[in-house]
Amino acid sequence: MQEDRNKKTPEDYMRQVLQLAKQGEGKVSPNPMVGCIVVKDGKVITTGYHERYGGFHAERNALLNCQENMEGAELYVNLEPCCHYGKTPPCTEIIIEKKIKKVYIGCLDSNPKVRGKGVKILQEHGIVVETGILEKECRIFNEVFFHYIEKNMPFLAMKYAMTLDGKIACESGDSKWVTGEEARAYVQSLRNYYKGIMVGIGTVLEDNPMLNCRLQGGRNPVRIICDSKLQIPFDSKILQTASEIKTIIAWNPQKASSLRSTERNLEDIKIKLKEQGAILLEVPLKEKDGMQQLNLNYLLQELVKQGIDSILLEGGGTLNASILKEHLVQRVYAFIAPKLVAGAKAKSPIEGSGILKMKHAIELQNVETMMFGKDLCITGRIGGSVCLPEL
Ligand code: AOF
Ligand code: ZN
Repeated sequence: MQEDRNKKTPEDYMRQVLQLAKQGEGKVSPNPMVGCIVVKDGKVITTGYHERYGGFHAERNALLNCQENMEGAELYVNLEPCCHYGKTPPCTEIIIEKKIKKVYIGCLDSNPKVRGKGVKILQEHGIVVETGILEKECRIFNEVFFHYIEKNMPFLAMKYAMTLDGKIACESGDSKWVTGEEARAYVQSLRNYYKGIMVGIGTVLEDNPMLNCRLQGGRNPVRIICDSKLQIPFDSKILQTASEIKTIIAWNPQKASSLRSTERNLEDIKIKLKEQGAILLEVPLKEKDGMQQLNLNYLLQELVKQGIDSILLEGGGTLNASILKEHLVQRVYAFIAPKLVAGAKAKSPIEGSGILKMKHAIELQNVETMMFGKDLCITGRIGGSVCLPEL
């Protein structure tokens, strides 16, 4: 018998499922991106994906979208089908109702309300279930969701652009631009994907950035400024647009009053900032290397309570170093431009005090490289939460 060369493997279908799921990027968080394909007699009879937060899940969208009889069909989905009533009814119910014969799953759902129960319910109804199709890819694909649901902390990605000699600006402070247009366009897509964007006050004072998303059809991330002393200028682009784009200023009263002559002075500043639309978030201090700094762990815990499941950290070097040392970074995007600017005083992406031995360097895992015009981007994970959760 001649083998059908066009016959697709479960992995082929799962790749297609991930492509579908990706269409929900920037629209479904803090939910995962999920896609679904139904195959009968070797033919895809329907597809669907989770389109927006609060909307139907991928499986329900796919199954409701099909006019054909689905009895005996096989269903592919990158995440274990849910079995709970959340904003939508359980996906397991509709899969059972439509008499699907077999379900192929990318990876299990770490949501405690699902967590293996979805698989069990399907099996109890006589449905054959195969899990672990492209499991690692599926975990990385939804790395933000898994980190958020397993650790109850925002997923933090540190992004920086530097020259080939490791500088983020010239000695003069000029930094426009390190990388070319293509790389900067990719950063815009990251801003669309990550729910929040974080910088230190130094970056605001030096660059006066906007920190918005300029991608067509994209959405702006929530801007989080670490400004313990409330130094942000009233005429900065960020404050000028704070009534339109959500802006959180993380500060500390002790630090802020150390800079001001009277209590009244500080009260006036707080009133003015709030009038401009900024949200003030009071953060306690933590001693680090003999210095009092904002407690970044506390800050991230507060942000996750506000639904911020992921943050793109855009520096500068001092904040990057503090966050890295607190073990709060999960991913790095390092853009490297083939340019040299030299200078011992030119800033580098991560400052603070460094690691003393090369053997103790933080090594990235699951490293990937991408080219954007002449610029290279190296991205990888810090810490091992790509591995499977214990059920
Ligand atoms: C699926 N398919 O497409 C998605 C799932 O509040 P709800 O009803 O939207 O439920 C959200 C939870 O459902 C989310 O935390 C995750 O565990 C699961 N997401 N499950 O079967 C989907 N998006
Ligand atoms: Zn569901």
